[in-house]
Amino acid sequence: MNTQRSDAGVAFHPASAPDFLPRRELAKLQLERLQKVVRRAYEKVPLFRQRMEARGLRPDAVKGLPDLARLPFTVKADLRDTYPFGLFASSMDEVVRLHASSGTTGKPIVVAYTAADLQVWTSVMVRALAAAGLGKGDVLQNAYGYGLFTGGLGAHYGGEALGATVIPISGGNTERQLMVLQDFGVTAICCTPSYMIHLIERARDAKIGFGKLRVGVFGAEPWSDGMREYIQAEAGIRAHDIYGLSEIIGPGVGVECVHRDGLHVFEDHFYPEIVDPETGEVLPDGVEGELVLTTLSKEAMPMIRYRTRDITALQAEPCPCGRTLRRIRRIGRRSDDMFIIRGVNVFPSQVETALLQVEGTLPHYQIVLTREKGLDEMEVQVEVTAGFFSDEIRGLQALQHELETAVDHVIGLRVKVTLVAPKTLARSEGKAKRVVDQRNI
Ligand code: DLL
Repeated sequence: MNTQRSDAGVAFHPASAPDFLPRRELAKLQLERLQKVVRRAYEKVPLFRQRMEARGLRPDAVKGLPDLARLPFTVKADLRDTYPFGLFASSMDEVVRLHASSGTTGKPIVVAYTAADLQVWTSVMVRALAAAGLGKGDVLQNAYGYGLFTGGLGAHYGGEALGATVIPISGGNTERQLMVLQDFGVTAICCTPSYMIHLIERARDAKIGFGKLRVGVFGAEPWSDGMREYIQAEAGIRAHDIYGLSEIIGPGVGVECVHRDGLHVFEDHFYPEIVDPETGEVLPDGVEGELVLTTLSKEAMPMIRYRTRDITALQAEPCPCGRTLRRIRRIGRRSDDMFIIRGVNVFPSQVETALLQVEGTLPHYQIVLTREKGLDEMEVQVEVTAGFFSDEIRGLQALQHELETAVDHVIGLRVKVTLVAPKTLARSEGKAKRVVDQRNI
């Protein structure tokens, strides 16, 4: 029997000690680390130095944590403009790993790790998995993609260091995933939530269950509360949200503890701020805005005030789990995934919320954007569950109408909803592609 793990209570792992630091001690540690990382970036990264000098700032300007707000932002374009290694603060012989994130256009962005950076990454992943209730004795099927994507290796080393048995299966080959899940006594799974839904669907077709699986740690893309309920009910597991991004470290920036009311940010390594996406002004806790992160201990690629584009709010209220780390609200949208249809701002996550309110459809959908005579239009293609599809036409029309009304209520726009047959929309092994933009083709 594993005494370190408990489903109902708080799982404790020695590496989790910093999760429970008194806030005052945490702030002291954060300031020490911030001063060090700002100095390192100033001395080693020309772009950062130039931006500091342009503001008349030197590293000693950081006397307290509030001084962070005086420092310049870093944005994704900075990584592209200095591709591939321009923001590195370590020489190549100190860099022991590179990862890359493909992004939507052109060249990827490249991120680097020293041996010490990898240790930090592993430690935050241990803390993340422990917070999700995993421990020694768990058998972890790691279905995040291995390779340049950070999900696979990040969860891999975290799982091993936690003492769990890690199965490095990577993404894809769904039949084999289901076989391994049954035969190897898997108790925990890591993958994107959209891939989990695909696994559920295939397990149902094959008339098999999820064996000993009891917990899932899902992230790398937005997923709604409705999707969580669906996964939990269908697979009979507890589903946790995990957040991270390559530029900061990979998975393990934040995670939901057993209470699953916001994601604890590992603030001793990643300093979170929320800013107004338009003005860049820092917003108080509780107010929604863009998440900005500063790495407090990264050596190879320190990121000062990196604008994630992810929209959330910080929650400073104490959590019943006892962690003193502030939480971020689950991330439903990015400031750059919004599109405007007939003057209405639309986020894909809102469409998902609306669809999940209506029975008879699966959480498989695609938003198709088109342009006709200069006007943007959107169509939502939704898969219908097999039972519904064989029903008479009138039933389908009623379903279509119900979905159009649900979308209208949530986003305030009447759009065309098209029902498509089960298993016709493309499935993804990694991040789901929710929006198909045909406006410029
Ligand atoms: O997705 C790292 C990761 C791997 C996180 C595995 C969690 C699990 P990137 O490929 O660089 O890194 O993509 C980062 O994905 O800025 C968010 O927009 C989105 N994202 C990541 N996790 C979540 C989440 C990995 N839990 C970008 N909820 C981020 C919503 C998420 N969006």
